[in-house]
Amino acid sequence: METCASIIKLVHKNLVSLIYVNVLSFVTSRRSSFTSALLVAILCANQTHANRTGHMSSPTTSPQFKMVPEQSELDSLPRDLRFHACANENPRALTREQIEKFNRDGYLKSIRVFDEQEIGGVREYFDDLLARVLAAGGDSYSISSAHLKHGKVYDLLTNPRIVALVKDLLGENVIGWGSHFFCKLPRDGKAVAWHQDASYWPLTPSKTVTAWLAIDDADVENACMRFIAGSHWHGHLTYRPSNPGDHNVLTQTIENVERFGTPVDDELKAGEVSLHADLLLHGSEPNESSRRRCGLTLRYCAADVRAAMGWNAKGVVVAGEDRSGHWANPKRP
Ligand SMILES: O=C(O)CCC(=O)C(=O)O
Repeated sequence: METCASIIKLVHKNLVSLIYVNVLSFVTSRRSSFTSALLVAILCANQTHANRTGHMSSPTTSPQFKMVPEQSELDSLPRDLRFHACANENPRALTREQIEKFNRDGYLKSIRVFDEQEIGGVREYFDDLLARVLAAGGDSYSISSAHLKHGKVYDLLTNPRIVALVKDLLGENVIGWGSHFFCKLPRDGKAVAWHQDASYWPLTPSKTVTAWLAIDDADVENACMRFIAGSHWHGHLTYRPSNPGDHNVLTQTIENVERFGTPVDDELKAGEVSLHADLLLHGSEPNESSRRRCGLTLRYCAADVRAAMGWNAKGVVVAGEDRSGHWANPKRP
């Protein structure tokens, strides 16, 4: 009875979240149920209330989010996993042709944001960070949500040149919520199996764009990322859990990807970014070369995206505003 009363109180605190998630569950997900919608609504209401009242503990000191959600947890969340095409008649940093291409193919590549000297500085910073992480027992893929701990990574996430690009695709109000280094050391044997990012994330709707910043030159020889052009139009695809033979950095594997489009190599020079949609199939082979291949993934979503499992704690307002107060907007660490 008491639990019931506190649930009612909590729901009252943010009726808008309740309506939002219930409408969403009604119109979109096959797997949705009133119970799971209610749980997410309560979660959103709780998070929004905590943000507004300042009761959320600082994510820089004590992150409250679950880094890697269980698959069963993700499956029970009502999520709208469809591609939302960008309708921007007046882009400022991209061209109209680039917007059209992003909508059609799900990615853009070879966009220069830093000159050689600037990216050299970023590389020096990363070399030192990686050395410290390795010395502390981490590995070259373990530096994640780095903007919450490292001021320099926060600066990259909020960099105006990168933000201007994603703003053209996502609208005026943009949240930067993720930063993860994918550093393939020479012959480390690790692949990134074909996957869709949105499948891993407790976010809805699927409106995240990744800016993949090349810290080293990335090409076919040192296992650059690969995309399946146009695959984002196929919605959430069936995957299998990866097995040890996949040598996967992540946990999901999608088979026979050529069914969904043409493979494209995302070759980049250091200092360039590519942009990809969160439903685009992508992955990379093991790096068999003697050259390192490091990229920093910077993740951005429209401010109307809702995060469950505490992931709103990671979100920095990088453009415009977050009127709902859903995202915690942590300060530079
Ligand atoms: O860097 C890679 O090889 C994969 C990166 C990736 O999966 C991503 O950007 O989501």
